[in-house]
Amino acid sequence: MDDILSKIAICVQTGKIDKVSPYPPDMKGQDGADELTKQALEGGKRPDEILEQALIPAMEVVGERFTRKEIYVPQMLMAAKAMNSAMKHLKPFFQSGETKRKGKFIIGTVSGDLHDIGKNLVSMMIEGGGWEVIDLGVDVGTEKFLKSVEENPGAVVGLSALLTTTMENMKKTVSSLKEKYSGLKILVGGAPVTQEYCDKIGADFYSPDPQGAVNYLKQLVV
Ligand code: B1M
Repeated sequence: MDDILSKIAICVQTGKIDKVSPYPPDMKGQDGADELTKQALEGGKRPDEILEQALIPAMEVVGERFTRKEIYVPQMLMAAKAMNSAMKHLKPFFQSGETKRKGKFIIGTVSGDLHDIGKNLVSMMIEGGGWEVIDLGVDVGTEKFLKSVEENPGAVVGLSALLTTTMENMKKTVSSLKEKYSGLKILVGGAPVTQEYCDKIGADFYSPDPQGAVNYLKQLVV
């Protein structure tokens, strides 16, 4: 991997947010994910290169280490903070879509689930694809989704779930939304979600990544 990309990946893996961050102690005073991402962009790296070759693989490493019990929740949280400090520099690039909005997209991480990095990425890319995004945040219960659909007729809904336990809540939300709004289009995603699960719970579309979500919305308006 390119030197600066591997440095960014190391910062995310170790939870090194920025230069002033005292964590981890052995990297004190060094540039963090924040400064290095800015430098990478200034040096001509493309935002999608930084995302796909440094940030996402780094988070995968974090997840594997967590599974092997080599790190725990606090370290995972620091890694997420480092990733967010890098993403703030990428955001303007992903959001610079057309100004005329193609429609509204309501998105949220389902009830009981606090993971938002993937959801935020999907939001950014969809916004960049020309949609107005209504981001309901994390731990979003069915009532909140229902209220937002009521307030935004014609909107498409996206649900994200990162835990096998909260996938069950995704199912409940899809079922309530479809019961009240049968024509509503619902898109689902998140690491444990599959096409099979999407079909099983009666959602309209599954995408494993943000680009698939953007493409799905694109074909809805043509
Ligand atoms: Co958590 N966590 N976590 N965690 N965490 C996972 C998901 C886990 C796989 C780690 C592991 O064990 N290896 C595991 C889940 C196991 C399972 O259920 N199968 C896990 C666990 C167990 C937990 C806790 C229960 C830990 C504990 O407390 N004991 C706890 C749960 C808290 C809760 O939600 N109630 C917890 C907490 C946390 C933190 C808060 C510390 C932090 C989240 C911080 C945050 O999001 N702000 C965290 C993190 C960082 C992770 C890992 C390491 C990284 C997740 C991530 O951001 N990935 C994760 C392991 C892993 O995924 N490798 C893990 C990067 C992101 C870009 O990918 O979110 O998959 P992802 O999104 C992708 C696609 O899935 C897709 O597009 C994105 C870009 O490609 N996508 C969509 C996502 N949503 C979409 C929606 C769409 C379409 C595509 O349409 C609507």
